[in-house]
Amino acid sequence: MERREFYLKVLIYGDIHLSTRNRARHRSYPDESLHYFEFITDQAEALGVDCIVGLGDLTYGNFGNLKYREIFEELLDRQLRQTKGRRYELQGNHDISAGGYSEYDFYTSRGKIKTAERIVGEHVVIDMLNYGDPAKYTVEGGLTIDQDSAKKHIVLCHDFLQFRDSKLGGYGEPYIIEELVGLKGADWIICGHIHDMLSDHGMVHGGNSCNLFYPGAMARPVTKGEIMEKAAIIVIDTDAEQDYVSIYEVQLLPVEVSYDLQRVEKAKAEKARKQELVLVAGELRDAIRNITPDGGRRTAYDIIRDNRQVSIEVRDKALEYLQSVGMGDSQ
Ligand SMILES: [Mn+2]
Repeated sequence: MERREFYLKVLIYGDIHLSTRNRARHRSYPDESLHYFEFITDQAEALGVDCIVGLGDLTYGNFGNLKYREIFEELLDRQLRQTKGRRYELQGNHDISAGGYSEYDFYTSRGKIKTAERIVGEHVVIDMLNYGDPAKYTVEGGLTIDQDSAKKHIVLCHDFLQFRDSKLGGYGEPYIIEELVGLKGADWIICGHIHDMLSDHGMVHGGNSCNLFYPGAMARPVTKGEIMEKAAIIVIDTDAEQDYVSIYEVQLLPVEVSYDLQRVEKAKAEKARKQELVLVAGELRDAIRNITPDGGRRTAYDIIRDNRQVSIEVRDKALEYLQSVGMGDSQ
C-alpha cells in the first residue's frame, strides 16, 4: 500500500533524564537511564513510527563519560534512521544549563535533535511547547495552538498544568488549564515535568473537553515515597479520525533490580544513628556542664541551688522536690 504524504505515527515519551552519574538509591542510574533510552528506540522500531518526541529534560547535567555518550549516540542514530530525522525534544527545565551549554544545546545545535514545532497531520495537529514562561499559553503571548476546528489538537508541553478542581496536586504551584486561553481547542495535553504517571480530564478555555496525561519518567530519577511501577509511552496517529491516541503502559524494572535495597536500609539506619548521636551529644553536653572547672562533679541539687536564672521561690520548690525524692544535698 502506498503511503500518503501526511501519514505520521508519532511516539511520545516522558522525561528521560539521561545521566552518567548515579542517583541516590539506584544500583546504577547510568545503566538504567540508557536501558530506557534503548527501550524507546526498540519500541519506535517495533511500532514503525515516523517521528519521536521527548517531552523534555533530556539529561541531568552534561555527560561525564565517553562510553556513555557513544552508546547514547548509537541509540540516537537508530532513532534518526527510524524517523528519517524527525526526532524532537521539548526543552525542559533541566535542558537549560546554568553553565550555558547543555547536552540539549549540543545535540540540537548539530541538528541531531529537533526543537519544538508544529506537526500537521491529515486529522491531527500536534503543537510542541517548551518549558516556562506561561505567556506561551496566552493569545497576547502570540503562541497559541492551531485552531483549525476540522482537526484534533494535541499539545505537548513541559510544565505542571492541572484543571482547576483537580486532585492531582502535590507538585508545586500549577498553571490552571482553564485560565490558559491559548489552549482553546485542545483535545489532549500531554505533559512532561511531572515524573509520576497521571491522567485527568476537564474543559479547556472555550468549552472543549480535554484529556490531560503525564506519561511519567521511566528512569525514576527522583523517588519520594512510593516507587512507581509503571509509566507510559504514547503513540499518536495523525492520519486517524478516531482513536488517534494510544497509550502503552510500560512495566518498569522491578524495585529490587533498580534499587540497592541494602543501601536504602543502610541510609535509614544511618539516619536513625545520627538522630541517636544528637541525643547522646545532648546528654553529654549536659553532663559536662555538670562538672565544675575544678573538676568536681556537681549534683543536680548543686546546679539548681546555684541557678540565678529562676526565682528563689521556684528554686526552693525544686530543691524541696529533689530532697523529697532522696536527691537532696551535695554529698
Ligand atoms: Mn524532569
